[in-house]
This record gives sequence, C-alpha cells and structure tokens, in this order.
Amino acid sequence: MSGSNPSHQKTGRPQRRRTFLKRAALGVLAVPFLENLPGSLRLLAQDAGLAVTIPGKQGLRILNDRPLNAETPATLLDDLVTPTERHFVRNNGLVPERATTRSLAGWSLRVHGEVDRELNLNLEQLRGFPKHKAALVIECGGNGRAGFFPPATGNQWTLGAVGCSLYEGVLLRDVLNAAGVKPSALYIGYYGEDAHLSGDPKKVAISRGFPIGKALDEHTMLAWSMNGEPLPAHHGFPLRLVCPGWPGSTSGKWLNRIWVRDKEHDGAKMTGSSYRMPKEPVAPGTEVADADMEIIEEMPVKSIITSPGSGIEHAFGTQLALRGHAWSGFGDVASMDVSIDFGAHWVPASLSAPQNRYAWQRWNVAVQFPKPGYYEVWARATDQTGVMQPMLVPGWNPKGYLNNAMHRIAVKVA
Ligand SMILES: Nc1nc2c(c(=O)[nH]1)N[C@H]1C(S)=C(S)[C@@H](COP(=O)(O)O)O[C@H]1N2
Ligand SMILES: [Mo]
Repeated sequence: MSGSNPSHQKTGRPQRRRTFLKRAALGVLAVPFLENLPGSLRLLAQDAGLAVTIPGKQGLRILNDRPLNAETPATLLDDLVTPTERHFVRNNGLVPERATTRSLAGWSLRVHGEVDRELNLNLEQLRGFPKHKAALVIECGGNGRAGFFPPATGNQWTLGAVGCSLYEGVLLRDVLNAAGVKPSALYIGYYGEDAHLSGDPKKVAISRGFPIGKALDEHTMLAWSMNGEPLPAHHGFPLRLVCPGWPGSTSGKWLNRIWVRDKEHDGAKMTGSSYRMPKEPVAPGTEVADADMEIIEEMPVKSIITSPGSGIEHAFGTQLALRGHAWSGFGDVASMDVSIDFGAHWVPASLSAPQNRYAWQRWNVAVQFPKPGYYEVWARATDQTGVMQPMLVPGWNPKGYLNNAMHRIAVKVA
C-alpha cells in the first residue's frame, strides 16, 4: 500500500486480534455458503483468510459490515472501465428497501429552494432531458486512510476506495436550469433514501453537497445507470449524483431531493471535521478546532499500479510490463513516471488521454532490472498543473483524508 511497506496490506487491526479472530472463525469453516452468513461472521471469516463474497461483488475486501464498506484490491482495478462487481462500496447508513425491491412507486426527485419553480420529477420525466454518458472516477475522500500515523478512525481504506465506471443519465445543470436557478443560489445539498444506522427516522445518514458552480458545470451528473444497467442496490438505485473530481461523498446515492441553498449546505457530514482538512498544515496528532477546518473540494493527483501485483517474482533478464491508471480532480494527468531504484531515477511511462474528462487514464511502461535481487517499483503521476504525487504520506489530518502517496509494489528478480 502507499506510504508503507508495499508487500503488506495494513488493516489497522492489532496482530493479537487477528489471531483471535482466526481461531474464532475456524468454527464457521463448516458452513457451506459463506455469503449467507450474517455480516459479522463474514468479517470473521474474511479475517481468517477465507474467501468472503458480497452478493454482486467479486474479490472485494470488507472493511465494515454495518454499514457495508468494501474496497477493491489494486490488481482487480485493472479494467479501463471498472466492472460493477469490482467497484468499491461506501455506505454511511442502511441501503433503502426500494433499492432491493427495485420499485419506483412513490419515488420522485424533488428540486427546491432557491429556484423559480419547485420540480418533482419521476424517472420518465428525467429521461426527457438530454442524455449524458461518461466514465467517471469516484474516489472516497478517505481512500488511503490506513497510511496515516497516528491512525485516524474510520474505515482503514488502503488503495481500493476508487473506481471508474460508466454512468448514464442527465446533467444536473439541465435539471437545475429547468427549475430556474435564482441569483441567490450558492450551494446545493442532497438527500437520499438511506436510513441512519440508528434507525431513527429523524436522523440523516449523510447529506452533503457542493457550490452551485460545480452543480452547473458540464460534468456533474444525475445518473440512473452504471455500466449499462440500472443502478445496483449498493450504488444508489434509482438515481445518484456523480460529482467527478470531488470526494466520493459528494456523489449522493439513492437520491430523492436536491435543495438549492443561499448558503453553504449544513447537512449531515458537511460540518465539523467530516470531509474537511485543516486550513493550515498541522503536526501529526494535533487536535484541530472545527473553525480551523475547510471543506475538501478537488481530489489530488493519484495513480495505481494494477499489474503486476505486489510480491511477484520476475525472471532476470526479461522486461517487466507495468500498467495502471492515473487521475486528478485538477485536470488531466500530464505525465506518469516509475522508478525501480527508490526514486533515484525515473522512467517515463506512456499515458493515454482520458476517454472523457474525469475518466482515469491508462499508463504503461516496461522496465528492465540491472541485476537479480529485491526491488520496489514506485509509480508517480503529475497533473497538468505540474503537481505530482508525494513519495510519502502527505499532510496528516484528523480524519485521514487525501492520502495520495505513490503506490509501491515489491518485485523479486531471480
Ligand atoms: N445517500 C448516500 N450517498 C452516498 C453515501 C451514503 O452513504 N449515502 N456515501 C458517499 C460516499 S462517502 C462515497 S465515497 C460514495 C461511494 O459510492 P459507491 O458506494 O458507489 O462506491 O457515495 C457517497 N454517496
Ligand atoms: Mo467516501
């Protein structure tokens, strides 16, 4: 993983607990259908090294079961367009019943607030707007959290809370313009149908948003389809926002309401330390007052090595082909380089243009090792503003956001 020993996946769990879990899970070995186990047992089984599946997903690593949070190992992110089975899942609350029953009865999208006319649109009416289709990166703001020390609480994502799937729907701006955006409009806030973990209907699991400028930009979508199919239950059926280039938390799922506001939205997980960074850099472990934090907007430049995986053995004297993806919330990625000598020399990789703005970009390179032995391959993207990925974990922050350290893999050349 990024910023620490590349040959180990850090889980943030102390070793003692793992051993205990291993023993505890042996009791469930006799259960033939692991996917039918209750969630807590699935986690135990996974910790014991058994293959645990989430229905509709393949090879994901479960970090939390209630709410469901699961990331994708880097080698399973090799596709240019991430298949739905391999797209990470980040739920803050409980998947709404509608997403499983697939019923549209009683569903509409309400658009209200600083608009000339309130809208209530069903899916058929939404389909009447000009269609929009794009491959878009969604990356959780906490992707890479496991690399921070002292550790930040929350899901210990390593590299895999990112995906680039194909979304189809309409532009948010077309719908907002149909409602007529008043000059007083400053920000939008989203609401979805997922319930708070407590089950308390007065509590909201998450309600975030973004400035009206981002809402009216030509890339922000209301999507009903992912990879050519109606949105799956975990990804927001029947409608979600896709706000590319910004933290995944802005891409509201199970969407049923957009509130156009005359001030910054203050819904659940918009305030306090949620999805916020210290305004000024702080020493690791510092307590930061809410007033000294600011909302995360663009996600920084980043890349992953999707092939080969870490820990492979490679035949001496032959070239090793490496590839992966690179992306940035600040514009296209301009160049991609790899190093096989801990950053002493860099080899440029070939880098493809994105298939559309905010899609990730494929990179490829072949390297030759000078002698047998142990190597690390480091991969570094540079975006079009000239900013590159840091070698080590960047600025510590209380919630462990925005770790875009270079991905490193271990290679044994023999
Ligand atoms: N309604 C709702 N929208 C949501 C969330 C949620 O829990 N509820 N999680 C957010 C977060 S934090 C992320 S990173 C993305 C994850 O999208 P995915 O599960 O499709 O990968 O959805 C966002 N939209
Ligand atoms: Mo997230």
